[in-house]
Amino acid sequence: MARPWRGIIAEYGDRLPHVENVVTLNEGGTPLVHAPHLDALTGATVYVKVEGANPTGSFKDRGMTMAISRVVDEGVTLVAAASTGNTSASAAAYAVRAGIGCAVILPAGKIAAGKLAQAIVHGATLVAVDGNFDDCLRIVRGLTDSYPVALVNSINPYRLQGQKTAAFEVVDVLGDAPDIHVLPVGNAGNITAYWMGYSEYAGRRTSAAFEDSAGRLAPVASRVPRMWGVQAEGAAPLVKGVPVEHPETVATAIRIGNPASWGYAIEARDSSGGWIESVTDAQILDTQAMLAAKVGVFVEPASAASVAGLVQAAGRGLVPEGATIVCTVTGNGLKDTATALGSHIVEPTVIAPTVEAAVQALGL
Ligand code: AN7
Repeated sequence: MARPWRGIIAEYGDRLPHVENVVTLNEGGTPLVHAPHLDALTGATVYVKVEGANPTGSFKDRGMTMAISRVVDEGVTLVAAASTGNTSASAAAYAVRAGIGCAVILPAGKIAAGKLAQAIVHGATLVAVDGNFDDCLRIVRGLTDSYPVALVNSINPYRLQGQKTAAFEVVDVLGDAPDIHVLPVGNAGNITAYWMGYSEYAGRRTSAAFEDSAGRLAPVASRVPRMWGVQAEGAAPLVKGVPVEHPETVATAIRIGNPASWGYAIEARDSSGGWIESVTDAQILDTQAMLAAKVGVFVEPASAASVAGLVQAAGRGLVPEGATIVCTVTGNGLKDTATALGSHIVEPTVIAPTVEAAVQALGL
């Protein structure tokens, strides 16, 4: 019999570190949507994992339920996060559920309006920094080193534990791992987490794994996918092989120049036989519009990067015919409507309140 989704800790607790006080918004269980339009563009069978359907509108909730539950177990009453917007939105909401305080350290002027609104309505204390995300993360590390404040960025290993459950869900729906998994890469926590999740479901272990997490349970998958990571051209340290001092991209969520999980991302790329490439802002915006107009899924710009990278790879002949491919679309388009609308005219024609006027306006 069907039952409601209970959140990732209840659903996958046997593959997660134990937490006593579960703080949840029933995150996870997100749609894996087949996208025939992307099949036609690539010659593969393509699904999008719609992480914007999580409670705060991004994949961050999977990691935040673990991290905040652990913070409560430890008796800490204040958390802090550096963020390009989604981590802070999620941390703020889960802190509310835990009844603890939340401080968010953000790059001034570079957070999408919807994400900023989330931190505000959930009651977080906002600190805007004259600097970029990398500066914010350095500040949060300094704060949490010296004060009784728990850090809930993805360098907190509990975050990645929660985020790995998205890979479990893909396998549970498809029956095995896909051939290829594509995702946008910023601070590189998510690619690390997916690689860990796919590996553990296939009975393998990665460097990011907790000590007791491999070999305890029978494998569910017979294989692991190739991991394809996509960065924005102006913020592509993993493609260039060196940190980017002044990252710039329209996809503010991935405007990150020195990813914290750098080494793990390279491990995911190399041990899966994958790659990490970049796409331009124009490709990101075109793909965001295409996903909305042809697939029916409205994602934020950073999320469109994964699909833009896939389409680019297809154009270069790198997509194997008939492969099963999953693209994670990480965040909801509603968080950043200003970028999505751009210069489009949003004022509809105003008509008299009659059926006849509507008929005329619609040209029926
Ligand atoms: C929509 O919120 O880093 O490579 O501070 O919001 O795991 O960092 C967000 C990252 C992709 C990149 N898509 O994931 C933050 C933050 C969206 C995001 C990423 C982010 P990672």
